[in-house]
Amino acid sequence: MASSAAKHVDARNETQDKSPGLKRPRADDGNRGDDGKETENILSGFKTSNVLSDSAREKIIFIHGKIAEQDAVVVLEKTPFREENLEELFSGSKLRLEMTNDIYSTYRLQAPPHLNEIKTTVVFPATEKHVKKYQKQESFLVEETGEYYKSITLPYIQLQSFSLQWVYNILEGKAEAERVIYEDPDPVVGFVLLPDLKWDQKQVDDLYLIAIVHQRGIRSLRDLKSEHLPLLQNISKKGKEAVLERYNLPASKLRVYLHYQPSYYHLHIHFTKLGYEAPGCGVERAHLLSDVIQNLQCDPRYYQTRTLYFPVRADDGLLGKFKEAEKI
Ligand code: DD3
Repeated sequence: MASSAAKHVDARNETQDKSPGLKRPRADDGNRGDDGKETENILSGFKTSNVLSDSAREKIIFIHGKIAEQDAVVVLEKTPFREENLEELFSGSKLRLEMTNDIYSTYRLQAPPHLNEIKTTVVFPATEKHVKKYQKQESFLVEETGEYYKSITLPYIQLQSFSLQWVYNILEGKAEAERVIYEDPDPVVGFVLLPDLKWDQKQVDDLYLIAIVHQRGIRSLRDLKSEHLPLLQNISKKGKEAVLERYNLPASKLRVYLHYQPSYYHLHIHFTKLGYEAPGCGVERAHLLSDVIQNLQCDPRYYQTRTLYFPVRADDGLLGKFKEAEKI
């Protein structure tokens, strides 16, 4: 067990808060204990319409269906093994023999239910956009000059009605408050750092945090100017300090970056563990925060003038707009 102690995320470690902004879960925290709250099963009445996508390798499936006549998207994902559970897994499971040949044999191990949980994400009620987002699609690389951003992309995203309610809930402490790792409340350079929905926080190997800025109205990388340097530098410095303090991970183990295009148009920064191939960390979408800072130091209008490249899915309306303008 001792060897796995550092690997396992122990949110209730004994270290004292060094920074006033650092938040720790309390003992009465009902939202992120090892067991979590047992809740009414809203999925008992889930009727599957179709599988949107799946991956045998990633052991994940995205399902579209209905709950009480309304659209829902459910994501089921098998989670990584945890070293600290191995002993119980070996001693407390049933084994069924599949085949045996010489020194080789395969089995089906039937683990006790609490060691065989499935990470489940529910979007309900889901809009058509949610359903589309998870449908497997081919993508195409768009070459977006500063001019095309202004004439094609910006008008397109302004017409979309992406709800940012969940972001404002986090910033206002109305949701996920007990999950917050660190907050700098400053209205200009402040931000909230917390685990992304994609991370179950059971092991640091797939650490995934997001820093959401308090300032509203910064849509994406394209809106960043040198005036935002203090904000970006603050997130870089304090975000990394908070990750070191909470997870004992130094900055040299972190990939800190922005997405372009982002999946929601309120500025946020991704913190993922180096070595974990997080979705969207490839060169066609990720921009390292350190590069962004340096580019803005060299040229205050870098992100208004440079051509940026990003993948768009075949069914994305934005691809249609670039095609109409014969830019692709
Ligand atoms: C989202 C991008 C957005 C479906 C899904 C996720 N981290 C979130 C609500 C709360 C969150 C996130 C949109 C939505 Cl599965 C549609 O992500 C969130 N809370 N990424 C956290 N901590």
